[in-house]
Amino acid sequence: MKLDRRTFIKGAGAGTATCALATLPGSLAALGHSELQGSAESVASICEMCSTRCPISARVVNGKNVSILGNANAKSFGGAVCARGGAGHSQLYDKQRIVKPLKRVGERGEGNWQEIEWDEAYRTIAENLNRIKTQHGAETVAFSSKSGSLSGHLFHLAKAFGSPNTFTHASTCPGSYVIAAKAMFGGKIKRDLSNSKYIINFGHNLYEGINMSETRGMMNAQMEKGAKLVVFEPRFSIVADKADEWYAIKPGTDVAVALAICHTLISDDLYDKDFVAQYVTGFEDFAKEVKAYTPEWAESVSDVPAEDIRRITHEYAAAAPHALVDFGHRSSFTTEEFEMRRALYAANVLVGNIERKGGLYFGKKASSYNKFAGEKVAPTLAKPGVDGMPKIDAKRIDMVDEQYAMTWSSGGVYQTILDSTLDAVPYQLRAWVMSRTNPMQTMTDRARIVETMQKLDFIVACDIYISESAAYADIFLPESTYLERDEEIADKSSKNPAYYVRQRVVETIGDTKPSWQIWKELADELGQGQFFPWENMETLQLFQVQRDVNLLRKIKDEGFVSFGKPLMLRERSMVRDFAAAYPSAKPLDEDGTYASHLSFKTPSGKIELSSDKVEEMAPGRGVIRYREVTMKKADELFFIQGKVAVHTNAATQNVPMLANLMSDNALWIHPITAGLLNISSGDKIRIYNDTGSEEGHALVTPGIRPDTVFAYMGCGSKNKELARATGKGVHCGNLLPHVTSPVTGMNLHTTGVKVAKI
Ligand SMILES: Nc1nc2c(c(=O)[nH]1)N[C@H]1C(S)=C(S)[C@@H](COP(=O)(O)OP(=O)(O)OC[C@H]3O[C@@H](n4cnc5c(=O)[nH]c(N)nc54)[C@H](O)[C@@H]3O)O[C@H]1N2
Ligand SMILES: Nc1nc2c(c(=O)[nH]1)N[C@H]1C(S)=C(S)[C@@H](COP(=O)(O)OP(=O)(O)OC[C@H]3O[C@@H](n4cnc5c(=O)[nH]c(N)nc54)[C@H](O)[C@@H]3O)O[C@H]1N2
Ligand code: SF4
Ligand SMILES: [Mo]
Repeated sequence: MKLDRRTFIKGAGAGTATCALATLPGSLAALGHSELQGSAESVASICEMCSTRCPISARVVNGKNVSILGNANAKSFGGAVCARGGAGHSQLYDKQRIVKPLKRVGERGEGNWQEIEWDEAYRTIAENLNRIKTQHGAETVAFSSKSGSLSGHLFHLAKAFGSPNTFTHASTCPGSYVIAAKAMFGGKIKRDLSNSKYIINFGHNLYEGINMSETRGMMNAQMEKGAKLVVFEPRFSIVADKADEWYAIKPGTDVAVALAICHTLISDDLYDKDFVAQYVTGFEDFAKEVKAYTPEWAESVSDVPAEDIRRITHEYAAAAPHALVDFGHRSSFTTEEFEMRRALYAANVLVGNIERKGGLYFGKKASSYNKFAGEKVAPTLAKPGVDGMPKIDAKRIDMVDEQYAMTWSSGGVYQTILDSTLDAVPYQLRAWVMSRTNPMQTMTDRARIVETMQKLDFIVACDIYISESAAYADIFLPESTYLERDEEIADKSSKNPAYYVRQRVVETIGDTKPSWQIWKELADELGQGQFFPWENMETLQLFQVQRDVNLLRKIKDEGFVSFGKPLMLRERSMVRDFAAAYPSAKPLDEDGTYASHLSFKTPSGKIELSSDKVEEMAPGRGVIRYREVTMKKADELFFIQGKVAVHTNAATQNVPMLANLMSDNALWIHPITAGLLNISSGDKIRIYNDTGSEEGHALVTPGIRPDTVFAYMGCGSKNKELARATGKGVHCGNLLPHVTSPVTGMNLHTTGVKVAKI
């Protein structure tokens, strides 16, 4: 049962690294590698230049370079990649990339490293972690990783080791909208942007914060189908630029406008009464609460004109159900995110756009899809379970069970690592194993993270660069880049089931390993090898497909395989086509849909506009309501951030091609404010508050509110190892206080700052 081996060709010559070469120990430059070996034929794989993870098709061209295109089979992604996706080869072949395990010599963060062999790295980590476990308990070691294929293996190691303390990036990014969806719908919900005729967008900047399929979807709606786009955003983002209407909303007040939309839908009798009657519970309480939230009230809170809120709501209702209010992605705008995201969802629920084209819908994974079809249209994947995993009694340091009952426990409240380490709350943390995460830039209060990392007994970082955070590790483990590794088949279902898989495109450059192998080998050294019974990635993939080699080959060959037809349960034409295709499909309802099968995994089985469960967990919050928040002092300016199209978070600032495109972030400031502070474009400025102080330069622009300043995130690295990024621009995390929001446990990425000319 051997799978085809791809042909690997040997080539000569280097990639496109353009900057002066550093000779950092462990770097590609130090190792003196110059060959690029890989497949000359296109290999279907998955991008990891950001965590959107788009399907790609990549090959080595003349042994010199890697060409990365979108996978044409993945239609919704438009068969294309974004600028960062296309620059993957520049990261792969960057001479500053670390390709050898490193050991810290000298003080933490000082930047003195010694190359070591993997054996020594594993031995050192195992000795330290096992010692800490014996002396203080396994729970005093925290494990963190951006969620995705990589986190699964690390968290499996954490469990095998005996620690409950595993964290993803959830509390710094998607946490609120996911938790709000869980509270209202019983789980995550998706948006059908491409079929929408009217899109109301609250700071979801899909034309810079790119997700190829959603970005394409919105482009398609706007350009091909003439959809109207209304954007509420404190600054003139690219999405605002492409909108029909832009309102410079006051930061953190989106919830007021969303509730005023709900108010208008109800008071002007524009809501879908049949939908509410059939699928919604808690409407009466909600309606009572939003009575007070008039557009006039919302204007006083948000600066969005009442008459526009009213008109937009009417237009939206007229386009419904093929219309939606986008619930956003990064959800760390305010401590009242839970209310904000619930209010955004409520504005969808009221127009009854759930499971309708252009509205919101649930992902159709194989198991549920097959039930509707009455036959096995799509294969289901098996998950390897491991017997005898240790029972963990220790409580998590974020106490999710008590405080944040809806925060999914594998994600957790990431920033509690700081409290646990520095204040022994609820107990003393001793060590941190981190992978694919750079909290010094992406969490908040950089100084507190430095303090945390100085205090811990032992730190391991797995990354491809010595990130700002990895710079404080004791042992650095170099992961192979995504172009050099194989991974499990992943589920990419949307309106119908779909799978895709990451496959290596080039042979490993240097002495790096994929993280599934790293954590398995470390488990061996820790004495937990029995919990990693699989031999390699191929064993795992074969297990997933239950040894159906043909299926595995198909997924590998095509890269992205979708099954069946798109299905939305309340969309008559889709249900009709679906039933026609599958003779044993569930019988249709009288109205020709599957509307009666739409149910929700909430305690009531309905959409909970008001929720007893939430009330129990967080008294006073059962009903969605507006709560005033103070995010800055009166004499400060709001400081907000966002993504830029050519960089990913705090990850790509050192990638040569992308660094060449942009290596610095100016602070956007309104002409009136700039005038008062005597600041002109290009001036050197200081940005400061009680948390930190940064130097940067100004971009004076009318594309921002006078009371707000903005910077693209991810710049201003304070780490000398990231030579192309060091000291360039404003380090946002250094200005953000350590705040944890109620209910969701989220970090807050908006604060107040003062600005002065230097
Ligand atoms: N101030 C501020 N902070 C923010 C945000 C903001 O807008 N403002 N946005 C938030 C959001 S939305 C998010 S998602 C988070 C993201 O923050 P993080 O979860 O920290 O993720 P990234 O910054 O994308 O990347 C982290 C690290 O992954 C490494 N990496 C890249 N590829 C690989 C790989 O294949 N293997 C391994 N092992 N490592 C790899 C990179 O080198 C980088 O050091 O930041 C949040 N933080
Ligand atoms: N090019 C690129 N694409 C990416 C990423 C990347 O780093 N680079 N990261 C990926 C990730 S991890 C994520 S989470 C998504 C994030 O995608 P988005 O959710 O779009 O994230 P941001 O750009 O952080 O924030 C969106 C906008 O919110 C605005 N904003 C700030 N505060 C407020 C507020 O209070 N109200 C309103 N209405 N708007 C506000 C900002 O000005 C910004 O333009 O992008 C993904 N795609
Ligand atoms: S959005 Fe761009 S960088 Fe992110 S996975 Fe897709 S192609 Fe890659
Ligand atoms: Mo994110």
